[in-house]
Amino acid sequence: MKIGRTKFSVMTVGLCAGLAAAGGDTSTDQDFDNDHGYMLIGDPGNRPTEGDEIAFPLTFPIGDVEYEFRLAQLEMTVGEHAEFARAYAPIYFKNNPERSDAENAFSGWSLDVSRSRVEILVLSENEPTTIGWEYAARYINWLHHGKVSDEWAFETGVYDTSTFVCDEAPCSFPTGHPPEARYWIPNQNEWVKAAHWDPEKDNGEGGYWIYPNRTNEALRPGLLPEDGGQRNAGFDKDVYFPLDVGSFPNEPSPWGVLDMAGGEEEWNEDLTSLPTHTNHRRGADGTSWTQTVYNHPYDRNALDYDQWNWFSAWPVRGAFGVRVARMVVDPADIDLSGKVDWFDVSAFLDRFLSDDPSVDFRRDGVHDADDVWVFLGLLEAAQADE
Ligand SMILES: [Ca+2]
Ligand SMILES: [Ca+2]
Ligand SMILES: [Ca+2]
Repeated sequence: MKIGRTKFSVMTVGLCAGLAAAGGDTSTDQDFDNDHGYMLIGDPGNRPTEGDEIAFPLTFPIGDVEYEFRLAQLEMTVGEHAEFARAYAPIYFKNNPERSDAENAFSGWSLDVSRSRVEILVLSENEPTTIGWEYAARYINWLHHGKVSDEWAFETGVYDTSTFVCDEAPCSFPTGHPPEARYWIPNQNEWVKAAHWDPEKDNGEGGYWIYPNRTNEALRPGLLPEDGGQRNAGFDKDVYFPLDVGSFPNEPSPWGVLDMAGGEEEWNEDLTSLPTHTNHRRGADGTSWTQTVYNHPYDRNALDYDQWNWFSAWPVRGAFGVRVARMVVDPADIDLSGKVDWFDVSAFLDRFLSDDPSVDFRRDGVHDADDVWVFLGLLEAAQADE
């Protein structure tokens, strides 16, 4: 407790100094509401797709979302994955005593995670990473809990990982996230809306673009952006793919989200298994850097994964990329003032001391040091890049 209080004071002083120096958000994105890289997806209550509006031959409606939310502009990177892997590895190997190396569901294809070290196997830590859904879910829990390093912070919160193992159907796999989730894996409708729905299309009536860069023309793979490339995909031996996330800044979705074509296929939250299955399956959207089809000259009926595309995979076997969704307000802005500052620290202390359930950040019915640690972590995230 003593250590916690000392860190709390240091953080508070640091927070005030940081905020004083920041002097407002100097985001590089002038057209989009970008909070720490999480783009605001507005226009709540948009209509779903009609007919084959975003893909041939898709005929069922998707893409309607009733509320505002945020979605990361960029895919999870290898560097972010490595940070998570270093934090979670001690717990992973404690719970998997027979293993000396982590399975691909945890390490993905870009890391080697052993008992002694986490090694990055690719050229750049800013490449998009691959990870199994169940470990992406633990990453989300960890973000939700302000990157606290205790086991509960990874295994509870948004997705209860104890439900992932099921010997007999029917199983109780998570079908969504709780309303208090600060971060989550986007569901199919959220992903499709962020990629394709444009409220300004058709003279403000709103509509869906076929491709996730606000066009109805296929995106060109296999080239660097300066050579006319439009998505992070290719096998050309002169160019190394995948490039870093965000390498194609001129191909944003209507909301400023990047790399929804190319990079990695991205997990979504939707449960796709049948009620009789004891292994849950999850959906994934978008195309990966290995998919190099270029639908040019454009043919509406051609196989083209950069139109809306969907996969379903078993989270333990499949390792796809992921893009994080976040609540609209900053998770540390607990007085909802629109900024994170001393008043949030003050409000936290007031509520904490009066046992207000809104600051029971671990949601265990007890106000104790765990909640302080989570709040400090959320403050630290709010300070990053200010
Ligand atoms: Ca992608
Ligand atoms: Ca505030
Ligand atoms: Ca608590």
